[in-house]
Amino acid sequence: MAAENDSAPIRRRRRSESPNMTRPQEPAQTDADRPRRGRRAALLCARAATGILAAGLVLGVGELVSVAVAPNSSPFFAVGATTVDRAPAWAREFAIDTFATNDKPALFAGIALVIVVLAAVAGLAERPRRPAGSVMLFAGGAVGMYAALTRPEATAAWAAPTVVGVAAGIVALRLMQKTLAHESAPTGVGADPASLPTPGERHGVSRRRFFAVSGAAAAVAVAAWAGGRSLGAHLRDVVAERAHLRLPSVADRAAPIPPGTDIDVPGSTSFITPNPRFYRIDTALQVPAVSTDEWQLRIHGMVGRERTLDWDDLAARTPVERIITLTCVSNEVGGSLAGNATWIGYPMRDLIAELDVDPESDMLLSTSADGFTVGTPVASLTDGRDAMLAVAMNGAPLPLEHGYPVRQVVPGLYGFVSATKWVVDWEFTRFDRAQAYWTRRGWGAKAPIKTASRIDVPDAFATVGPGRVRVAGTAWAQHRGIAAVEVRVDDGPWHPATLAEEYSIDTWRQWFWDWDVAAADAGSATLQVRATDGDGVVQTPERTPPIPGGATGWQSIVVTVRE
Ligand SMILES: Nc1nc2c(c(=O)[nH]1)N[C@H]1C(S)=C(S)[C@@H](COP(=O)(O)O)O[C@H]1N2
Ligand SMILES: [Mo]
Repeated sequence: MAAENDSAPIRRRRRSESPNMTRPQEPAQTDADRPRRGRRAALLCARAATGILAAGLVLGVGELVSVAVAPNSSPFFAVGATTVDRAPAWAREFAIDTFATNDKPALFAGIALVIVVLAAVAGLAERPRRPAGSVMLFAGGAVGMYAALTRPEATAAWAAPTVVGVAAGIVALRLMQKTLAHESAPTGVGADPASLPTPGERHGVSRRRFFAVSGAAAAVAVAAWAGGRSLGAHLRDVVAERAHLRLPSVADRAAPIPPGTDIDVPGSTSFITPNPRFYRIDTALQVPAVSTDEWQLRIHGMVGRERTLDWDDLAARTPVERIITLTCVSNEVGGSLAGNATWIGYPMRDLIAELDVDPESDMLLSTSADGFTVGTPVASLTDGRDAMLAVAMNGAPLPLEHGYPVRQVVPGLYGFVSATKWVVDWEFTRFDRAQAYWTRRGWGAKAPIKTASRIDVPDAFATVGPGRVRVAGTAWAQHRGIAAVEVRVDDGPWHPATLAEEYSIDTWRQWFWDWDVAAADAGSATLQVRATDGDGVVQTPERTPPIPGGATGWQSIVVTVRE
């Protein structure tokens, strides 16, 4: 304090002296300086652009080369996929909460933004004799290559897209910077003003050369990227195959949906979820494209008979059709990560009965075409429930994003421990020997679905009444069923809701309750819902987060009652 007080007058005194001091005169702005400044700014932009274009080449060429290697082997997708896999649980929940099903475009946009910024810095840092930008590209390539080589399905060849891409990027960066070197040298410190090129002389020539070289780099980057993406047309072939695939004919049809299963309250969840509206949750940045020709299920581990099933083997078996509700463990109380579909599939219990499974084996570790793993209790596949290798969803072959051509569907278990999409490998093992993808990341090993109930109408914060207000929604406790749903207002008494017809214990059950709102109730009101499952257990009010075994708690919404 004291020191500050003492020094202040001194500083002031010094400042007051300054008018008498001789200061170097600021050079007067001349007309000639303005273009020079503009040129300097343009030069900085050009330098930044060389970095961005070079990075574009890395990604474009990487994408093109990846076609020859494997669909997900390009550095861009490898980094994205690794980010998804390494993301801590809270980041995963944040991404799902914030971006819902746009979480992947959001991730790609984020990665692209980071790349653009770093690439611009690399461009600014690069000099002919001090290739700092090239070193940055090289370091970025090392990250991409590490990501590619550590993908579950990677082979040594997965380094190739990054290596070739980075080589192309560095060569282009050096070439582009060379054209700028001519231009920047004379404006540097100590440059002899006499040697400055007059406009239209050397300057015009080097500018033209810069645009030619950088234009070529941009064209190659875009063409390589577009070519790579379009050559990745295997995906397209699979899409075309799916469009013409014939569904197996099913003798064992799903029971017809009785009238009264859908309550038809506008805004409330329909009993069957149409495919385009079915929630999608997986770690796949690019949807695996597996044709029925390529598809195989390798069965091994603690079985007496190892075998490999192909599409024709599957088609020779007897399919069934069932309606089953799927739910994601990441669903928050009141959330929408649940859907109900009519599935056609091959009963897993029939197949397992043929395998001579070691009774010591209590886990089926299933793996998808992209290396994702799921651990399912063998007991829940053989206890008589309709666990199946599904091939159709709501009357169509599985949509690619829902697991084409074959996925698992198991009533009563959350998706991450049961619903393997693009399933290609079955290993019979034990829970004390193996861990699946999400279990390794802190989620549960066995995860039966928790009882949940949801208010679909009215919307939270809606304005309602006075008069009769229909409150409606859905509730689920797969494989136990829903026995009751109750609603209350402002912590008042619980009112039993009217339940829709029960289709089966493996599906959700819709409900409604008519709330008579008096004008005297004007103001805000809290609606709360709870369900009782088929075992008579009332949904717990205790609020727990989704991790590790699914969220619990009663949903409440606040609405405004009109006067
Ligand atoms: N191959 C693969 N299968 C997967 C997943 C995945 O990430 N990869 N996610 C699981 C999870 S967490 C859920 S909730 C269900 C979702 O299935 P859906 O996307 O068809 O709704 O798929 C399961 N099967
Ligand atoms: Mo999930």
